[in-house]
Amino acid sequence: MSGSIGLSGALALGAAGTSAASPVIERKVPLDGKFLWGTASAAHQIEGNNVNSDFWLAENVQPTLFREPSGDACDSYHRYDEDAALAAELGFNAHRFGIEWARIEPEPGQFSEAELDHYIRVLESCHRRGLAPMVTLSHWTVPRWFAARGGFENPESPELFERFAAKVGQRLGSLMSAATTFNECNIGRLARILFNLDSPQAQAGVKAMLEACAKATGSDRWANVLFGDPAKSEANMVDAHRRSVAALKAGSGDFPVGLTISMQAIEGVGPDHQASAFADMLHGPWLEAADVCDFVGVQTYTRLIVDANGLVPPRDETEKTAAGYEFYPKALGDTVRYAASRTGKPIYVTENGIATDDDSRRIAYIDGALAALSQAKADGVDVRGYFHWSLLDNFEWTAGYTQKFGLIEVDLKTFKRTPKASAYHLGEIAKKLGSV
Ligand code: IFM
Repeated sequence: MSGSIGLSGALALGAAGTSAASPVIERKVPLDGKFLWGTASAAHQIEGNNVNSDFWLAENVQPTLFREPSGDACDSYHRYDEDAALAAELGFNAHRFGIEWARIEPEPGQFSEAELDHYIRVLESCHRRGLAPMVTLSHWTVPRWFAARGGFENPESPELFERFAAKVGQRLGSLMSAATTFNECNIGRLARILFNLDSPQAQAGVKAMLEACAKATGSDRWANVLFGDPAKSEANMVDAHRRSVAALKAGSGDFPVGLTISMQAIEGVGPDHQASAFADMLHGPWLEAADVCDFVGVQTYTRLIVDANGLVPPRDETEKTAAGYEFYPKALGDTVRYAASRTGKPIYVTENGIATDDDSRRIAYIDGALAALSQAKADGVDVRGYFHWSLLDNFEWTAGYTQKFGLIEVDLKTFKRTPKASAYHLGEIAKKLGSV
């Protein structure tokens, strides 16, 4: 793996640490070989007022498929230091979060030094708190101008994404401990399967919302990664991913770069079950696209059962999470084994969690998932870290604020953070197991 995951105990910053010059970082406490314990988040879901992004527009047009707009979210754009302090106090040694392309490049080719400086401050805050930052380059949201040009359906999109990645690598790279390119690069595939997005009724809703976005921006080819057709965007996304890995590595830092893939345990039942074909359909070209990566980020929430005709919905008596998924924490053992065997790469669990209003089920989920993970590790799978989704109760896309994935409750008016029992539970595990 090129570039060890490093945690800076002391930063030697150029000037005030927020200048346009790349900061100089001394990595005094390398985490080589240490297991990373952290939480995961996404810029759009926690920062608030991401007004220049495609999702903000989709949330606010009529008609929309979003239950409510993201609005102020958790106001983490301003409260990132409080979030990092809480994560560190709880016992974590790493922090996964996204940087927002729509803020950094608000107009094509126009980069905001002030926003880049903002993310330097976020990264510094992590280091100050003893958290190794793992940065997501793109967690679904893109600038409006990019969506208006057809998003990743635009043949020019790989170069446009590469330009953004190069700027980020150059300005922020020296402060990153690890990075990933696309979050859940296969989300378009997953959305079709889990949310039945290909049904005529869903397609009518998607079409109306995307047309409203196009009209609002005067675009004739508005596209969105979650609601769009992967057949039109995936080849460009793979190209963009490959280019962005190289662009990040050419920057000011030396850190491992990965790709995160939504991977659920897939179990075949009955004669002629289609589990293997179903897995291929879900992952598409992305396991192969990890060839340029230093690691694979596995993101697991549940188990999917497949028979000869496809997906079998969970039975009525099966315990389900608030997201409607089967409560099946053991899935994580299966997915890390599968990802490691298919790619031969080290694995980080970059997301795993549960939507629930009953925090005791979150604790049970965490215990079940970690038991499965620890068994996989004992069996030789090279797992290097676990990032729980999520630190905060946050904006869950079309479900708005109704699904609670957080270890910490957030009052959406005062933004007061209140850790739940599960936060202390996982934090204690992280402290106790430390670097195993
Ligand atoms: O909130 C999402 C996240 O943005 C991507 N992975 C799944 C999470 C829970 O649904």
